[in-house]
Amino acid sequence: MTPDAAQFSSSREFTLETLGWDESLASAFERYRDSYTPGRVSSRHRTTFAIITESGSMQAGISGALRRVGRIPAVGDFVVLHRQPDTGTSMIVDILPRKTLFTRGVPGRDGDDQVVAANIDTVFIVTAAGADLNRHRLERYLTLVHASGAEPVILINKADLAIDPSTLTSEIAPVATGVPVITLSAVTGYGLSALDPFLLPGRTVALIGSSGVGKSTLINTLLQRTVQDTGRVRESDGKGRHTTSVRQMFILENGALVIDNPGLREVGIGTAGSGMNDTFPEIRELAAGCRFSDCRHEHEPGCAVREAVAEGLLSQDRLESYLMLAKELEFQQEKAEIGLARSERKRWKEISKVARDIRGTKER
Ligand SMILES: Nc1nc2c(ncn2[C@@H]2O[C@H](COP(=O)(O)OP(=O)(O)OP(=O)(O)O)[C@@H](O)[C@H]2O)c(=O)[nH]1
Ligand SMILES: [Mg+2]
Ligand SMILES: [Zn+2]
Repeated sequence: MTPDAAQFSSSREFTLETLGWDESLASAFERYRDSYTPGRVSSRHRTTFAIITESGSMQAGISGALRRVGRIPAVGDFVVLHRQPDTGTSMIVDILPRKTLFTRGVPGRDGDDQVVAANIDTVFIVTAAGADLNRHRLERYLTLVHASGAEPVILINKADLAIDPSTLTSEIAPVATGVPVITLSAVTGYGLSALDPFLLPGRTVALIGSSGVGKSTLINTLLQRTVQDTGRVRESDGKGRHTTSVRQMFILENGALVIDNPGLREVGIGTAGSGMNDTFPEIRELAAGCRFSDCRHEHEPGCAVREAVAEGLLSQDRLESYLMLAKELEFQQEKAEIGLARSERKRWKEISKVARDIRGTKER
């Protein structure tokens, strides 16, 4: 039995509400009501998608029309299904509007962001006591999550390995800026109850973080059984290899939805610019006092942000990581614009080819 089938076997019934369905989805689905079924994508395979519906789990392909326009469903998407009575299979014919969309920049690609998951309410940014606890990486994750529209929560796992778990939170406090930080151990269960306010029926939580921090272990602990393989950490450098390779959604006993993700090797912030303000709120506030409204806080005269650093009100470290992310963002945005122009050209080429073909057939 595939994990999907095990997890969502038809012995367990779900209402749309337990899957996270709400008023706005219902009204978007209204025009499909008579002959289609709604469902939610729980995982994505090479050509098919695992879908949870009110009558159990199933596999479905996507319609040629969606594929042609590049609208590919992501895990967490609510989709419109058409049942093919002759084959007994289902086809995804539309994707309902997304409440939130979690993307990340993929290194080496033409500036287009990769969709990670859709309709996420909360993202658990999982890190672990020890080498993974890195402020700059957290700033990247926060930028991505803030831009997605989901609410970030920082989890410091493997508290059992720390000599004094209570100091872990203060280590990252300077970058957490208003974001809850929870110290826990997926193995011993320490601190687990602090997750309860986020694990609510019909609410969707995605776990992201480096490989080996214990995302799948935490999912197994929350599900109270082993559904996900977990990895062995290499003794030499404390780093795990990538154990989870497929993004997948699970339903907890109380009806909360959790998504396990493969570990991210590199956290490209892509074009998630809107997340910067929320990740660096103190810099945004200070910037209001800069002489120039488009101050980049680099060499401009009358820069209130650099003044604050000089006065010791803002750490140099914090400003440097802000400037670095801002640069990266600018670069990604340029790349995305070039990529967009290229794909537009390609699209027009295709359209004019179709037009030529049509003219060709008419003239014959
Ligand atoms: N001591 C300790 N070890 C843990 C804890 N949580 C997870 N581990 C161990 O860390 C290793 C990696 O855990 P996984 O759950 O596979 O990590 P992951 O984040 O899912 O990794 P990827 O799937 O590669 O992204 C395993 O050997 C776990 O047993 C914890 O709270 N304490
Ligand atoms: Mg994993
Ligand atoms: Zn400035």
